[in-house]
Amino acid sequence: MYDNDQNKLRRFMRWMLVLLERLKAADVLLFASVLLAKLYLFNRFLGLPQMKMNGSDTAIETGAILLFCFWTLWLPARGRIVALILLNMLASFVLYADLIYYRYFQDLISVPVLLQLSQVGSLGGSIGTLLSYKDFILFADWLIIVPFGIYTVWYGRRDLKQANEYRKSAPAWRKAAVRIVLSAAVFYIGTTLVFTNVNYAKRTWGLGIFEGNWWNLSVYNVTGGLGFHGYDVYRYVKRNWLDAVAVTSEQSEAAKQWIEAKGDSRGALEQDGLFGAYEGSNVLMVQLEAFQNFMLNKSIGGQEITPNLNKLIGQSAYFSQFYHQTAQGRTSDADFTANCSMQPVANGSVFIQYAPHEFSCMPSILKDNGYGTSVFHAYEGGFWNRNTMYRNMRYDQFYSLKHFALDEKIGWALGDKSFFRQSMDVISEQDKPFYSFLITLSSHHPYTIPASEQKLELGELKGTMMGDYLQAAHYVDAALGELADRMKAEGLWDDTILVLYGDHDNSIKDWSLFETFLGKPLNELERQQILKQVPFIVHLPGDAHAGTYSQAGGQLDITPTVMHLLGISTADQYMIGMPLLTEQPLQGKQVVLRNGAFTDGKVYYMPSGDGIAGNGACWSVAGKKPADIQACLPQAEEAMQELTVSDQIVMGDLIAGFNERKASEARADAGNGSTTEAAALE
Ligand code: GP9
Ligand code: MN
Repeated sequence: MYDNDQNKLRRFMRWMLVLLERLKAADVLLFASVLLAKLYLFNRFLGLPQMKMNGSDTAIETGAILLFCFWTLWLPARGRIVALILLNMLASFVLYADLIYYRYFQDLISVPVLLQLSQVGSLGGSIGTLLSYKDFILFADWLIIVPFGIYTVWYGRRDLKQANEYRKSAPAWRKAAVRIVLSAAVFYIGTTLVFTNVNYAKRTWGLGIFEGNWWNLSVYNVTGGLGFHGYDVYRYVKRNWLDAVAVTSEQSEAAKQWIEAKGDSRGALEQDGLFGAYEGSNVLMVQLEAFQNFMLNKSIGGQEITPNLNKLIGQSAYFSQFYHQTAQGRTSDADFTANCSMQPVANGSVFIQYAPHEFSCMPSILKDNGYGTSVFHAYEGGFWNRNTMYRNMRYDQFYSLKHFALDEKIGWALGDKSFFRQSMDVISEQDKPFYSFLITLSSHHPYTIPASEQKLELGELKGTMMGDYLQAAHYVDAALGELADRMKAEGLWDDTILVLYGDHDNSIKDWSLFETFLGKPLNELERQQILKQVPFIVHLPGDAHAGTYSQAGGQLDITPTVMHLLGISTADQYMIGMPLLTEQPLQGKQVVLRNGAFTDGKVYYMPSGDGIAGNGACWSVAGKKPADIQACLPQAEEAMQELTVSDQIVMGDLIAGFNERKASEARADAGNGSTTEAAALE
């Protein structure tokens, strides 16, 4: 009986194999249809509301499948069938892994994630909640293809030979020619389907997605599931091999000396009276979305735009000539510059491209100094690759959208009032000392705030993007007022350093709107200052050191400033910035912006597009008028050097090497020490 069943099964398998061989490449069509169905289910299971699979998505997925399997047509039937089965298994496994990963991290698996599998380990206890019965359908065909694959490998050759014993076989050259022509045709169709549709998306609704690279899911939305992984591998190879910056050992040595000199300058400031004056304080830092400086202490229709911040400024150290240093990485660049005190890269985002590289960031340093570290941002955790980057920055906990109740929907996600409220519920329970970093979102472009929260009378700005922006900023200011009240109520006001800064400009390109709001025409210097200046506010316990500080500073100076107040030496850390809040304010400190502009508070240099320093424009800050280029040129070289060295360090992962060298020197020193000790004992 048992033998009989086995024979039946074997006969059935043989029938399938012979049929597939006779039907020529029907197996490829079968493979493509099954995989397409899986990709469709995968899209359904992800359940992304704006990313349903439509006609062009189906074309792209089909094209990607053909590119995935066209080469199997080079193989004879048996090899092709086994290869297709293996490809199917690989794709099913990857889609399933993506699905589980997405349910936890709201992102897809990329090569850098695979290289740090420990991140997936943090799924740990929650894995049970991420699985669903219906996922089984992604593997349903395995019930047939796995045994059929095994059969084909073991018995396929013999059975096919038997079945074809009396058939006249075509000459080998003809078979080879058919294979080559067929696979070339499949390759051509695949390429056309993928690239015409992706290129169309790139030119239209998906503009900038591949340059910005801000979220893998946005890429998936264009490329589809298989295409995403193809693109991701290409992106990884390009970044890490094809375009990798080759830093020579001389350059690395020069970079080390350059950045160590920055550390020495910070070390020299440790004699300052404010160094360590707030040792052991908690740090609560808030990064404000698109929050520029020009609207502080300003009114519209008799109403202050930022009444709470204006009040807070009176009780805090407020830096009125403070610049954001971000580039294409926008919010993520602000986060990086403020926490890791290095320049962002000119193209893309460090968070996305260089997350696995080593940096000296605030959370990590504070963690080493006994602080609990957490970061709060009520948006998808995969956006800007935060899940990965925050892990590397050594935050104990990242509270992303899924940790918040969406009880106040504004703009992209949760309103800042509720965001602060829910974050404070966590922070008030935290062990001290803590470092908590909060990133707001409500004032994100395009600044749509519910009517009930639109409290300003905008006059002629009503119905404009600027009007909406001011309403949003006013709402965020109200949220900040509530945050300060809550800190006082929780008894945190007097043992916590509160740091606030804006991340970048508001992307409003129409200068007439700024001129209407400010009631005056703006020259080029004023425009640049408006565009690049964000507020930087440090509130200290007891309202200490309150006042307006007008020396120039930038986001790279934030971490050194906080460390200085806490008395944690950064002399040995690889950072570019300097502490801004010192008893004797630093004079002539240069702030270098990513586009090559710089200012020391006296002059403001604007680079020309051709990269020739002498062709740029130099302005006098006090006089608000153009100055002789000679007043800027001596510092232009230094500014370029800062950008070049920072790029070498960031892209070339030089800090990892510097730290390794430091550790081995320390080991060698310790070794010498113990030999001397041993010698002394003898
Ligand atoms: C979303 C938010 C958006 O998480 O950070 O950032 P932006 O578009 O300003 O870079
Ligand atoms: Mn932003």
